[in-house]
Amino acid sequence: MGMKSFLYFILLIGVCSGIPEFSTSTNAAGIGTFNSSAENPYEVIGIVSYVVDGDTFDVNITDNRDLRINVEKIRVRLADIDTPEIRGKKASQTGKDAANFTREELLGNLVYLDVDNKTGQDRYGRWVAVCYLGNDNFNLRLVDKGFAVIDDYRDNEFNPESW
Ligand SMILES: [Ca+2]
Ligand SMILES: [Ca+2]
Ligand SMILES: [Ca+2]
Repeated sequence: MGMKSFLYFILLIGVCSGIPEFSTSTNAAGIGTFNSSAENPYEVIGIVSYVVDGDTFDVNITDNRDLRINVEKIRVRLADIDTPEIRGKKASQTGKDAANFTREELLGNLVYLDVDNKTGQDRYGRWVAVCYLGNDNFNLRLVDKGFAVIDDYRDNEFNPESW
């Protein structure tokens, strides 16, 4: 399936399932023409294909205006927040709950990513970003739900105080 037919396929799913984010955000005029601005800061649009844990997941890119990214799939690390570990010695129930929440909310869904313009990737090669579901800041949602804490890194473009 080509990229274009894939997009129409996704659009069809969105319309059929009646999810507002799909029907409002993937209108034909929006795809491929979106610009980064104060109201529309996204560099990447894509479908979440795999959730690693509460703050880390993979995105299959459907639209990209970030010239630094030249692959079809990226791993994303949500900016300026931290969810507890789910593996190893520091594993906790909250970490698992956070991972389940992110999986339920994001897996298979279209997300808008404001990718960090300053540093971009962290030391693990993950793209640091704020993730939007429709107009909803998902980084902030994780904090509001008690699944994550703010951890404001100064090497990125984001300031959680403005969320
Ligand atoms: Ca973490
Ligand atoms: Ca950005
Ligand atoms: Ca920051």
